[in-house]
Amino acid sequence: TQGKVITCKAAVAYEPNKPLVIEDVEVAPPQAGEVRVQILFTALCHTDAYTWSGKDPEGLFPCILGHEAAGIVESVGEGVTEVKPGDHVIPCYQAECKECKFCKSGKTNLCGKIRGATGVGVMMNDKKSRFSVRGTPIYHFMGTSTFSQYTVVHDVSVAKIDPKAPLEKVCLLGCGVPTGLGAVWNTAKVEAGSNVAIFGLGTVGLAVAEGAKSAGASRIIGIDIDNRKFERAKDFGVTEFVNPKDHDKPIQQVLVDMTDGGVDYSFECIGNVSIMRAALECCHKGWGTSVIVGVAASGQEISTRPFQLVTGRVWKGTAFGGFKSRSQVPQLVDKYMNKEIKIDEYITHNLTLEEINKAFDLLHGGDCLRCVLKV
Ligand code: NAD
Ligand code: AHE
Ligand code: ZN
Repeated sequence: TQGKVITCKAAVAYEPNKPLVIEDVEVAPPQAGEVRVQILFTALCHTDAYTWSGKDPEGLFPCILGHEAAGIVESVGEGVTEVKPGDHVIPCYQAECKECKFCKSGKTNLCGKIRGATGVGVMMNDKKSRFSVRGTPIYHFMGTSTFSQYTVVHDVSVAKIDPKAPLEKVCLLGCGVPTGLGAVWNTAKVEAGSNVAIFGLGTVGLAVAEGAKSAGASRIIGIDIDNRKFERAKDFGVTEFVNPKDHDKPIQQVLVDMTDGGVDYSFECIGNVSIMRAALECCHKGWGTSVIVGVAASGQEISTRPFQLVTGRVWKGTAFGGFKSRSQVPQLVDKYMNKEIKIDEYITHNLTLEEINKAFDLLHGGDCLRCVLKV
């Protein structure tokens, strides 16, 4: 298949909110600096649903969504040295070129090399897509497009991993789990003994809980409007639960009262701007830090009284938990293999690519964390 167009199955999103269509998609060979990957397993993340909903300013249609996956390199383009056919890989929506201003700064995991192209659904080389259906180009998504049996990604966007790792599990290391763990370990740097509040107990929020527990946090307070989230959250380290619907006071006040003035760290894992405000305002005066993890819809803005910051609260955000993708995803795989981090516990459903519309329905239901699709 090397150097040839591959025809395979992929789920195409033609329009916002219209069911995805399983199509025979033509996938062009990788050009210089590109890698064609056979995707074996992909999970769905809330961000896929967000873009599909039409609320993502970068959302382009028709496209192939998906960014939490694992697979095997099928072929590589000219000049690609770090991976070869047969290597097991995780595509990474946050690239790491190790050469740009961002990568060399030592201050961020964001990479500037290809972000311009991935934001407009094309490949860097020729600003075109490698996907087409009956001659019509289909946009890439997040530089990954994993809802396809084959995808083409930039070489700076593939993490080579231990071939012994089960791909049907480690696919989750493409997004949600590292995001939550890293929000705690890299972005907030939670210390032992801290009080932590987590808004939203989906996969990302539960991974925050897991990270906070491993960092030695004393109180880990989970906040969700769905009571069904609570029982399971205990297994991830959540020590107390609050359902805002059970209180008349604003949720920030409830938390301030519970914690003698506020929490040391809070995390917004929903994507709701009014909750982002509550998450900042439930932080302790003088030092409390709030991390925005959730992705809010186009046009939404955050607000608070500047006095909240003047009096020492800190507002931060995180992308992929601050992890440098190509360097650190393989280390996370090793941590899973050594049983130092959970993955299996986040997988509540397993389906096939053909059943992807059912998987999106499940994602919106209360008992689904991650649904892994066999591709
Ligand atoms: P999810 O839908 O599984 O979890 C969201 C949780 O929030 C659910 O349990 C839901 O019941 C709860 N919730 C909804 N409204 C609420 C409210 N008003 N108050 C309290 N709880 C509420 O989603 P997920 O996959 O865990 O992703 C969470 C968010 O993180 C999404 O916005 C996603 O786009 C974003 N995300 C960001 C990054 C990043 O790098 N920054 C990475 C992955 C996901
Ligand atoms: N296109 C969106 C961007 C949304 C966003 O912030 N994405 C996160 C990852 S979410 C993964 O589930 C991110 O890492 N952002 C940094 C980046 O470089 O995109 C919008 O709203 O414009
Ligand atoms: Zn995601």
